[in-house]
Amino acid sequence: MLTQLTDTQQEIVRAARDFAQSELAPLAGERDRESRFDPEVVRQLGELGFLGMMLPEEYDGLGLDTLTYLLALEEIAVADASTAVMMSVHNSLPTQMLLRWGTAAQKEQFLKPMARGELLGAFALSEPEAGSDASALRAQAVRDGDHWVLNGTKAWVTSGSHAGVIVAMARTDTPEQRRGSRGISAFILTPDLPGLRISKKEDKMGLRASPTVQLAFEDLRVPADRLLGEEGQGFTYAMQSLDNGRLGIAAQATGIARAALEYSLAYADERRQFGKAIREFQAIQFKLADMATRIEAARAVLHGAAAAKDRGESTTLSGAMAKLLASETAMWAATQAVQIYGGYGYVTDYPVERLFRDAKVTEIYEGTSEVQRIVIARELYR
Ligand code: COS
Repeated sequence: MLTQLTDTQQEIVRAARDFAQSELAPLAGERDRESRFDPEVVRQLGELGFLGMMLPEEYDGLGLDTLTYLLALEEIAVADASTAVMMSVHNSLPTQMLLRWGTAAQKEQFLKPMARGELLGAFALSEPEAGSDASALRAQAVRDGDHWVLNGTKAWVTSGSHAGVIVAMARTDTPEQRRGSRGISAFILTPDLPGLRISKKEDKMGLRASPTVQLAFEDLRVPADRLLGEEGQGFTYAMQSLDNGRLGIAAQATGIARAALEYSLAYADERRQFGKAIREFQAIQFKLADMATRIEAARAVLHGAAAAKDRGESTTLSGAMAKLLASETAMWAATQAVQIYGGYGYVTDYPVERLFRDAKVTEIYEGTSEVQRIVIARELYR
């Protein structure tokens, strides 16, 4: 790794790697096959402090900087990308949104249990017909006395079936007076609210141990004090949060790519063809060299973006670049790994086919590669 780590960062990386390799890696394949989410993993992550990594200590967080968080996340992703996405969404989106825009009472109620892993966080922006075009979302919130009443459907909600807190975006403008992206507000939902239903569990290609669900809001009654921040600001909050969420996905993707490289190095060393280990062939060496180089490049851009965030700078551009580069590196590296394994890469006896399936979604969620390119190109003209 090109980045020079502080003592604290080295310590966190060691803790994350030990946990990931001893607790997550041995069961990652089985959980994937069984599409099994394990609440015990959430408990363990909470105990390690990994669900409140960037939260201040007053909220039981570890109070760490972005880079340290991303280093831990990469280690988790090397072992189990399903656990990594849950950790990324929780740390990057709902906790940070509450910290930044929550009232004192909201922070007091939610942040400590979130940091301890007692309440898992989720984020609900997309809808079946509003994906890349996020501001076209249609879920409607109507004020009714000291409540808001929400109707609509949210899609692609990571951890949504097990979340204790969901930050969800809905329209608070009226059908008569649409205000586009300025007509969207953020709400803090909890599963006890009447009218909140899990309407579908997705049967996914990869990240199968991470549940992704659709949520139905059916006259969902939300107390008025669950509005997050200012009315009409929800889209901007979501975009600003995704700028940072994308760093988490980039770390997850870097971890998947690194796993692809590590498995490939080991396999190329032990697999023999034509009388020698396949690592002796330049065709294989070049793949390994390119994988290592691209991973280092993706990580360097990501760490640059993390440093920019910690300096208080916008990560709209650097976060989009980091996410684009890391996710495409993950997909490419996983493809190389399958190729190096040959037929064995195509069957479930070995872990690289899982990496291949897991890598794909990093080019899709929290903004597709095409959306990242749109964001980057727009920033270049600013
Ligand atoms: N930071 C702060 N504000 C932002 C922002 C950002 N990164 N991006 C947009 N905004 C603000 C804009 O400044 C604008 O505010 P004003 O109306 O006050 O000027 C408002 O949000 C609307 O922005 P814009 O016109 O750019 O919105 P678009 O509808 O054109 O959307 C893209 C732009 C495509 C970039 C956006 O919809 C997007 O990121 N889509 C992907 C969504 C996504 O990642 N979904 C995955 C969810 S997790 S499964």
